[in-house]
This record gives sequence, structure tokens and C-alpha cells, in this order.
Amino acid sequence: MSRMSSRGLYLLGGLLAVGTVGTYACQGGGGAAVGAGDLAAAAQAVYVAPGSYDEFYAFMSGGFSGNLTVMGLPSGRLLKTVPVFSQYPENGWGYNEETKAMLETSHGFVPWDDAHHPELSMTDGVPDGRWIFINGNNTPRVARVDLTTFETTEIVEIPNSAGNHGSPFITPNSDYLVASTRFSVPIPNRDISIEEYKENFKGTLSFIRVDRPGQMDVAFQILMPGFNYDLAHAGKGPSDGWMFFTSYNTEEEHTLLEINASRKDKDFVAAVDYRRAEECIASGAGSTAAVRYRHNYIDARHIAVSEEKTSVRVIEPTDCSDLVYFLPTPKSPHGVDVDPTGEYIVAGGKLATVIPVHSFTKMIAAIQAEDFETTVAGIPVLRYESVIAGEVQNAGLGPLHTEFDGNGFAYTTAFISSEIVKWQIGTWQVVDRIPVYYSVGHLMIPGGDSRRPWGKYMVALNKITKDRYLPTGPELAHAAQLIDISGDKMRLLLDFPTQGEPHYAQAIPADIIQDKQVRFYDLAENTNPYATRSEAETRVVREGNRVHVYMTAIRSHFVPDNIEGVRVGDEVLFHVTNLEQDWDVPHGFAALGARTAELLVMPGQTRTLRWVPEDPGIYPFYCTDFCSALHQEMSGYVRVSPRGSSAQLRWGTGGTWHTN
Ligand code: K7E
Ligand code: CUA
Repeated sequence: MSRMSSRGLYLLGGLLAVGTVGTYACQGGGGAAVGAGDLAAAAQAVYVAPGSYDEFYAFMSGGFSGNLTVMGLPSGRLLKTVPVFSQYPENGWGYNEETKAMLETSHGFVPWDDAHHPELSMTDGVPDGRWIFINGNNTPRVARVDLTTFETTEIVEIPNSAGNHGSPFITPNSDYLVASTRFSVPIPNRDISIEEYKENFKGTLSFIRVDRPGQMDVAFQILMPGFNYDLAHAGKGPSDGWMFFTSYNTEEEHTLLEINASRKDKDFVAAVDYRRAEECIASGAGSTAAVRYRHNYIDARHIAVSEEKTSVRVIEPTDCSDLVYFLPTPKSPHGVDVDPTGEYIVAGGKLATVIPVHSFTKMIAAIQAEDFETTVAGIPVLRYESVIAGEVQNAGLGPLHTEFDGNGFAYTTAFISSEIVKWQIGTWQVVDRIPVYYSVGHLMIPGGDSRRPWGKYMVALNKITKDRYLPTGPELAHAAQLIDISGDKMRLLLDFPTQGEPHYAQAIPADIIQDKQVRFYDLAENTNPYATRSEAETRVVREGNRVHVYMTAIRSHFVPDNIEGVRVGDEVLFHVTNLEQDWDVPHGFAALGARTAELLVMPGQTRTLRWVPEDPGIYPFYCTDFCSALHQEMSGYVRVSPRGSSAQLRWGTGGTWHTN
């Protein structure tokens, strides 16, 4: 018991007899990865020799870092952090003038979020490696990352939402992704007593059009009863056209949810026929609500644009028959996962003792027979017995998330008992279980939520690490574990730390994207209005108190590298163009006293740093990215004169000065 998750007990144990907790924990007998004799085999399985590549790209949610990290599997090596919702000083994301607008929201500039679920774009239900999406939980947003550049290219805010947790789960051909609100609130949001929750609070299920890059938009929202909507997954194959959402707090409580939202034996999976929603809207159902939300994207000039949107289509289930059905599901379900065939819908009831598996075929039959138990807010509730395909018994405590290996098996995480159980689809029998360290949330199999999983590895994304790493003060490493699922028995291979809390991840075979990488930007096609395409075009231009520096960077100098005539009270904009036309040669730019991050300028690209000098003096600037043997020489000076000085603007390199 000493190695059990004490936080797991703390979080959920209050609702369970503590004596039952831990039954399945500690099977590892102290947490050794594998028997000593197997260590060499495990090491060999994850060893990627120097100069060799990993087999998979893994995209790990950065949790409350607001970012996405890219790791190699099986090595667990960190390849890159892709900044998404959070400012990122390493490359100036959200600090430089070209990207700041990406973090604009209806609440103003919000340079942070809590990102949970990376989701790869798909074609015909299989990850295709074009884009990866990720949700911002706190200020409801969804982002698109382009996998030719590994850069965030688009962010759309979700109106009428109060926490975008159930997101961004995508449809089999990437038409839509969804965003369900975690918290229900008055819609439209207004000043009202929290005690009037039951009458006035609502949830929304948003469908966001994503198939046109640069034009992400909220296509429509379904107004739902005031539950908490947790997670979602799209149907596929026979269930293509349906989206399944978990809900909890169907009690519609507003305080002490830990107890009050756990009273009912069953909550619901909401099954939404989104093609039906399209039909109803096309025939005029629903209404257009006035809202404010932002759509931000990187335009053809590689400059972020933030646009305000002012309306959204909202449809209620009562406006559109056959749109939504509720599947009773024990108990406070968290994940909802659809198997590769599209027939089975697996829910993870956080407080349930079994894993309920719904049958899509039975669901359709029950709908056609109008085999309803009751209706809730006009939404038919199907009978549990009519839709259930099976229940997995002895499935571990606190089941959360399920993925599939494509060979007829499913794998479910059990948070409280800190294990992953493998069970067979159809027989519903548990066939294997493996302890994980500790308190696992999501798990990830490459393609494991798709029509065609690459079922070789599985990653356990753990909430607690306790004693697994060298301690680092009060906050310990966040971590994941790699498990081999290629045989009958699961085999733990590797522990590896992650950045931020690892919620979910996705992975894809490396060969699908590795050859599609943009190596540099074509200088001739640089349409940034402040681009400087050659050293001959460099100049400094004063416009009132604003000074534009049109600067170039190439190994190993800036042009100009001496600037005089800047005055206190000026706002200086350094527009730095990297003239290199070669892979892997960024230049950096930093100026003494700048209240932002550095610039990191990719070859052929222009980035702008805003600098407001406050005192007269000499200020150096320099390249931050070690670009050549003479990188340390890649620097320059700005002379700042007092406010009101008549100093003439002049600039130069190599002793030749220019003036306007
Ligand atoms: Cu289970 Cu936010 Cu997907 Cu974390 S969530 S575990
Ligand atoms: Cu350019 Cu260092």
C-alpha cells in the first residue's frame, strides 16, 4: 500500500469504502519496471541508436503549460515544444508582433490555457498527419497546429461555453470537431443567483467546422440541459454521423459536486445525430444568437490576424426531432470511446464498478422501437438494458479512458487502482492487467481511437509520480510510461517525464509526416510588409515617435548593427528578416531592456520586436541562437539620446553611416 496513490484516495476515496481501494495496486511489488531478466529486453525495445529516428511522433498535451509537446516513441525523447495557448519565450510566440494576435480572446489578451486533448486530423477515420488540434479548457478555445511546420496556425474561441473540456474530438473526415462545455452557465450569461441553477443554467455542444484551414468556425451549437459535459468521440463506420458525449452532474447541482453530483446511479451519454442537425438547420430550425468570440489565424504573410465574430447558430433538441438521445450510463462517466468497428461505445464511469459498453446497433433499434424510459428536457432517454452490449466486470477502480489495439482488444485506465486492464471486445472478459505508477488518466495507443490503430505501443499518462524520479522539491516530474502491447501480456518498457500534466496524447507513424516538413521559407515569397529581402534594402525610418528598423540577419552579422538618433519616448520596432535559405539556421534577436521575449526568426521569415527605451545610453542587441563559429560576434548597438534631443537618425554597418 505504501506506493498507492494517496492523492487518488484523496480525490475519489471519499466516495468509496477505503478498504476496497488498492486491491489491484502494487502488483509491481515496489515498482520495478519488469523482472530483472527482462530489463535488457525492455531497454533494447526503447533504445533508438544515436543518429536513428523514432518510429512514432507522439503529440503530448502540455496540460497547464498551455502547449503541445512532440516526443519520439519508443524513446520518450522530447523533440519540440509547440506553443499554442501560452506565450513561449523560447521562440517569442505571443510576444512578437506577428503572433500576439493569436492569443486575443473576447476577454482580451489571454496568454495561458489548460490544454488537455491533442487530436490528429483524419481521413476516412484514420489519422492523416495534416494537422493536430488541441483544446484550451479555461478560456474556451480550440487550436489547429500545422504538421508541416509544427506551428499553431489557427485558434477559435467557443462562445456560450464555460470550460472547453470535451474537445476537440474530430469526425472521421475532419469535417467537424466538437467542443462541449464542462460547466453549465446561464446562456446568455447574465447576473443571476447561482441558486437558480436548475431553471437557468445550460450546456452547449459545439460543432466546429475545420476542413478549411484559416476558416475554422462554430457551425452550430446544441443547447442542452445544465449538466457537465465531459468528453466525446465520433462514431465511425456504421455509427458515422453520430457524436457521443459524456455528461455528469445530471443532478444539476451547483455546490459540493463531489457529493451532490454523485447521487444518481446513472448519468448519460448523449448521442447526437449531427447530420440531422445539419438538416434541421438547413430547413431553418434554431436561432441565431448574438455572441462575441475571436477567430485568430496566421495569414498568408505569416502574420496573426484576430477577427471578432458576433453570431452563432443555436439549436435546441426540441427544435429538431431525432437529434439527441440519452444513453443511461453508470456512474459519472468520464471518457467515451468508440471501438475501431464503430459498433461499441465504451464509457468510463469514474465511480462505476463495471465498464458499460453500449451497442450502436441496439441503440438504433431502440430508437426505431421508441423504447424510451422517459424524456429529459424533451430528449428521449433510452433504456439501459436495451442499448447495453455488455459490461466488463472486475475492471479496476475508477475507470476513465479506453483505447483499442485493432486486434479485438480494449484497454481501460483505472485511476484509483492505478492500472490498465486489457479486455476482449465481445466477451467482455478481462484478459490482462498491468500496474502503472501512479493514478493513470488517459492512455494512448497510436491511432487507438481511430478506425485503424497501430497497436504496438501504449502510453500511460499518469497523474502522480511520487517516487519514480529523483525528487525536485514540492513539485515532482509529470510522467508517462510506455507499454508494449504487441503480445498477449502487456509489458512495461519505459518511464519518461512530460512537460506539464499529461492528459492525453496522440501518435502517428513518423513516415506519415517526416518528409512533409517545411525546411525554410522562401525569401522571395516573404510578404511581411516589413520584410527586408537584402542588405541593400536595410534602413531605419522614423514616423513621429515610432522608429522602424528594417534589419537583416545572416551568418554572422546584423545589418545595420549601429543605430543612433533614437530618443527616450520612442517606440522602436525591430523588423528582423533572416536572409538564410537553408534548413536549421534560425537567428535570434534580443535587445537590452526589452520587456518581451527574444525573436527567433526562421530562414526567410520576418519577426518584429517592440522595444521602448527608457533612459539615454548605449544598448546592445545580439543573436540568441548559436548560429556559427562567429555567433558571439553577431551583435550591435543602439544609442539612445534624451527625450527631445535633436540627434539625427543614422545607421550603419562596417563604418559607413546612412541617414534619410
Ligand atoms: Cu481524463 Cu481532461 Cu481528458 Cu485529464 S481528462 S485524465
Ligand atoms: Cu545568428 Cu547567432
